[in-house]
Formats: sequence, C-alpha cells, structure tokens
Amino acid sequence: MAIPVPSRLLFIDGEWKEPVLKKRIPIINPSTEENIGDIPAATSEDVELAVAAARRALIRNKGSDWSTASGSVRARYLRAIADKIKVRKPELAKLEAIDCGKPLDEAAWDIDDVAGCFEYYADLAEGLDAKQKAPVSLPMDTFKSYVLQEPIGVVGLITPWNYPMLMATWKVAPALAAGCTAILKPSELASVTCLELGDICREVGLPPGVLNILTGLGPEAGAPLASHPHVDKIAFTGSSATGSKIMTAAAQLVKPVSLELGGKSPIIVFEDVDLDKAAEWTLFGCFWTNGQICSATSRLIVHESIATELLNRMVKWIENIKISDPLEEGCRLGPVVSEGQYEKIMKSIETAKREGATILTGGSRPEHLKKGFFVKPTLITDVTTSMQIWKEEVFGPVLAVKTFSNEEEAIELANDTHYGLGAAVISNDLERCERVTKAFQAGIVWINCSQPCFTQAPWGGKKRSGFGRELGEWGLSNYLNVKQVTQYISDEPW
Ligand code: TXE
Repeated sequence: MAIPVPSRLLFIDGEWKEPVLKKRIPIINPSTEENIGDIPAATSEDVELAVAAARRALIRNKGSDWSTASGSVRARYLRAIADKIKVRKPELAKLEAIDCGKPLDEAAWDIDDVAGCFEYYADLAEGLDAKQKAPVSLPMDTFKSYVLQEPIGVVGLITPWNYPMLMATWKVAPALAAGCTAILKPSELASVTCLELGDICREVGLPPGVLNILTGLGPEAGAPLASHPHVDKIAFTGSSATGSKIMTAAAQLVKPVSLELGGKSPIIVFEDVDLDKAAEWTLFGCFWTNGQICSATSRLIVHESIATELLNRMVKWIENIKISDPLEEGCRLGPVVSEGQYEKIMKSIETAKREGATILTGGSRPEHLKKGFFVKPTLITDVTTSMQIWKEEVFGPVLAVKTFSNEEEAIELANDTHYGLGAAVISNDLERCERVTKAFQAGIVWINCSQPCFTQAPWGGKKRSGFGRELGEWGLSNYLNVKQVTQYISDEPW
C-alpha cells in the first residue's frame, strides 16, 4: 500500500512557513523511481528568517531563553521529543525506507537510535548543570579561577542522506542539550523524516526558533547558512569536496567548523581467523546500507593464504542475498539513494574494469529488478594501489580487494589513503590486533567486527575525513565554549 508522504513547509520560528521563493523539490522513491511528493526549497531569504529566529530564541532577555535555561529544563524537551519519536516509529521508519531506500528493519533500528540519542543527550544536559563553575587549581592563593561551559550560540547543521534522521539527530540533540539554537539543513535527497522532526518539536512545545529546519539544495540553502555572519558554528557531514567549501566559507569569518567527511576505510583479515565470521564482518562492513556509510570498510586487505577461500564464501552469500523494495519482507539490500548515486557507482565500476581490475561478482543491476536504483554487491580483485577504486570513495556496495603476505605490508596498504575515518582488523591474535590498532591512521578502529556504532563513543576521523568528534561527551563539547573566570581575592594590593 502506498504511504502518503506529508506535504510540509519550512520549519521556522516554531511554525510552518512557505519558502520565500515558493520553490519545491520532487521526492523520488529510489525503489520505484516514482515521484512521491515534494519538499520545500529554501534559499538565502529563508536562511535570513531562520537565523533571525534562532538568534531570538538564543537570547530573548526575558528570562525564558534557551541558552541560559538550566540543563534540566532542556533535558525535559529532549526527552519529550524522544517519546514522540518512539510513538511514531513505524511511520517514521516507513518514510525513511521510501525516501532513501534502506530496508524497513534497518530504518526501524535507525529510529530507535534517534530516540536513544535524544535521551542520551538529555542526560548529558542535566549533567552540565553540575559541571558549571568547575574550579581550576592555581599556583597562587591570591586568585581563584573557575570554568563556565556556555553554548556556542546559533549553529548551522548540514547533514547527508544516508541516515537522514539519525545524522540530523547526532547534531541536533547535543546542540540543543548544550543550549545552542540551531538551523538544520538536511540533504535534498532525503529530508522527509527531518521535516517530521519539526512536527514533533511543535507537538512537544519546543520554544519557537530553538530548532529551525530548512530543506533545500546545497548551494542555495546550505551555502548561505555556512557563510552567514550570525551563525556561530557549522557542523557538517557529507563529501570532502563540500566540506572543503564549507571550511573555506567559515574561514572568512573565523567561524568554527566540525567536519565528518568521506572515507575509504580498510579491513585487514589475518590468516588465523574463523573464515565464516571473517566473511560475515567483511560483508557487513562494506555492504550494510549498500555501502553508503562514510566509515564503510570498502578496502579488504586479506592474507594471501586465505584470500580465495574467504572470497568464495563471500560470493556465495552475495548470490543468496535478498535485494528488493525496502518494504518487502526479508529485504536485506534496497536501492541506492538516487539516480545520480547509481550512475556514480556504475562509473566507478567501469573505471576499475578499464584500469585492469577484475569484477569477481556483481558489477551490474540485479536482473530481476527492472526499475529502481539497484546495484548488485560487487567484489573487485586484481586491484593495484594506483587504481581509482583503491583510492576514491564510491559510497556504494563495492569492495576492492588486495592481498598481503606480512603484517607490515598489511598496515602499509591500510594507511595508503588520504582518508582516515574507520579501520578494522580481524584476527584471533589480540596482541597483533593491538599493534595494528596503534598503527592505523584512523579515528575509529574495530577489532573483530566492523561498523558497530554506539551513541556513547566518539565518532570522527583524521586526514581528509575531517576533524572534531560527534557522539558521547565529545559530541556535547562540539557545541560548548569554555569560559575562564579568574577573580582576585586578596586584600593586599596587587
Ligand atoms: O554530498 P554533499 P552529496 C559522499 C559520497 C557521495 C558524495 C556526493 O561519496 O557519493 O559525497 O553526495 C549540502 N554549501 N558523501 O552530493 O554535497 C547538501 O545539500 C553548503 C559522504 O549528497 O557533501 C547536503 O545537505 N552545503 C557522506 C550535504 O551538504 C552544501 C554522506 C551533503 O551533500 C553545499 C553523503 C554547499 N556548497 C555523501 N553543497 C558521509 N561522509 O557520510 C552541498 N551541500
């Protein structure tokens, strides 16, 4: 049965507002290629309104502003949002599935994580009250010093399409917990659930202007937000190319940014492993969400003595996986998000072939699906380190494979990338895993697994994968300024 997509306007100052230029962007279901609705397209005129609303909400000077409310007051709103999300989970999961193509079960896990993330940051918001005025020990007793933790101010949150509501929440929940007010700009490719967050904010009575949601195109809505002089910080998740543009715009105003960008993460599989378990994690690490994960372990570096057997097991699994409409029972892989992304993936596969690599399995659309942006999970061997498939992020279900003969070589291959987001090692020798962990140039390391992600643990990369950390207490610090207060307390003249 078709699911109606709510028709929404922009969410500004606690109300639904028509975009000033009245533009809209069609929503395409990636599974059917059908137009299933549209979203409003904000432009710089709407950005002005949203920034003004966020500034008013930050400091109203009437004792009811968001930035000076106690953490426990803010926590109550975050918990109320979490409760509403839980109630609306089935509907939100379906909307996510038809908007970005992920299997319904996985979309439902995401919505659980969204609610969990709001609850987690509600706890941290309460904890902030007790952390205020933390004393600093000084070498002289004529002074006393303490630290205030204050919200950064109005923040712009620009997010991608692979986990639409969850990626927005990773930014919205800590920003609001810290006392910031925010303008969320979700991806034009998947904004439906983010707009529903606006509806939920209205339902729980979140003060107007605390969260504003502007859907629209990157250059038209994201760029004016990034360069706006009254936006105090930008937090961004997306491609390295766009991240670089945002950083350039922010640099003009010396505005802080945190960037969570692309990746080409390695997974090293040593010869001492249980092959079935290793195959399972390698597959999950690269093909979960169709490889449209910034941390996907999309380069397999496998010991030469087990490579053939490991790949055989993986091919067998791939041939039996259910690829279908995300709403179908038992679906494990849906379509990729858009026609543009489908074409980008196919082009990467074609380039790999042209450069001399071998397509071991996949490399095309599944024969049984005539419509939709579906791609078969693809294993690519005979890869060299100069090939594009080794170096560039595909953001699709494509795994590049290389073999190694010793640990040193494996580490060298793993770090042979200008990205540094995730890295995984699979081995029964835990001392070896520890050595490899230290050698990895990455912000996140998985041992004997790949991709699990917990709200409590820091998330972010190094090198061209960006900087700053989301989630955990690090996520809250992203939105806080530390103010040093030092007082002269002696009766003696200085
Ligand atoms: O990303 P963009 P796209 C990678 C992935 C993918 C590629 C392109 O390889 O194939 O990026 O995807 C907004 N100023 N990742 O085009 O452009 C845009 O509207 C301000 C990795 O979707 O980075 C969206 O909200 N904002 C990734 C957000 O930036 C701008 C997730 C991300 O879009 C802007 C997504 C501008 N000039 C894609 N231009 C990850 N790391 O998880 C665009 N945007």
